[in-house]
Amino acid sequence: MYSELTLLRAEIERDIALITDEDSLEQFKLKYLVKKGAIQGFIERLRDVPKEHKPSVGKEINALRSLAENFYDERKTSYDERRKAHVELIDVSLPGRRCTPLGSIHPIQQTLDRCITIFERMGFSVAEGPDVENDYYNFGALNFAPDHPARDMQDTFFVRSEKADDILLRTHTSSVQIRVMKSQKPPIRSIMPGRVYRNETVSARSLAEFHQLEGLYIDRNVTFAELKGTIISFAKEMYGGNSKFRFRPSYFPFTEPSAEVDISCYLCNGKGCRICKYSGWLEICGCGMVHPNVLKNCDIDPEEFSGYAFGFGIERVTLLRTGIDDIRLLYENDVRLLNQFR
Ligand code: 2NL
Repeated sequence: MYSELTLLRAEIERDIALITDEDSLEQFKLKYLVKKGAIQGFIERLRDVPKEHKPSVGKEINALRSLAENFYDERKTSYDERRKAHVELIDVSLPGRRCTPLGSIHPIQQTLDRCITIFERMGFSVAEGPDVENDYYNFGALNFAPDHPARDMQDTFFVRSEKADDILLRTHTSSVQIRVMKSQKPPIRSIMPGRVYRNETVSARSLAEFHQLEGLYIDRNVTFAELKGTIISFAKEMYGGNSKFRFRPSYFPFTEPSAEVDISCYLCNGKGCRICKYSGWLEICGCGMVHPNVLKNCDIDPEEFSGYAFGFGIERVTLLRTGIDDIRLLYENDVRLLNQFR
């Protein structure tokens, strides 16, 4: 019996060394620690051991049982804890991970999109044209006098060219309107959003490259009243319904009569604040009835047709809409700014 117990101890120790997971631990329990297990077998055989050997044999059996039991209990606890810790690693209450950060529409494009949507609902369609133009489309056809200061190198970016000296970057999108009028017959109802270029010093209020949106409507019997109605409807949708408007006489070479439009400041309701420079009014666009010379230049008979046109800067609308106070911030693409206008 002693030698058998010596062998059993060796076997238990070898089995312990082989246990690597919960399955093999349960096999170990089945082999040694259940009622029909190896250790219980020895306990039953203790009856037949001569009386004088019983205490020492019993002591060894108890020692083996403790060895197996203690090992089992300890390892079982450790496996249970490991399983629990693993479950706790997965915190199902955590918000999901955002794997791909989404970009956003730039504030300038947001303004353009809103303007285009409003005018499209009123029946205008979008026209586009080249950024690089010649003097005729940008100035000549628009009734600019030959010595008009805007034609000066100081104000306009000219493109160096071997073949021609009148190639320039368009200073307004009116050049696109000329192309539309020359290629379509009235009625014409179109808007031109686009990039324009002027040789200006960059500051908090102006850039050398910016965006404009112009509109043009040509048909029989078009009146200034329709121009007012269109601009007021647009501005009420863009800036809010309770605004007041004023049309001030102005001058553009391509319109007659011409006007500049102010809207009552939507921030202070006309009382005066930082945004409207304490005047209560914000200038929103220039407009007028298309000059007869411009219609003639496009082979449209000014006796038969009349029309109105208007134009405004998209960056200015964006500053008013967002409260950003430096136009240059719109071109820095700093995500700390962009994230505020997603
Ligand atoms: C402004 C003013 C304006 C137009 C643009 C236009 C175009 C043609 C004929 C006549 Cl083809 N007019 N466009 C008319 C009045 C004003 O823009 O302050 N823009 C930033």
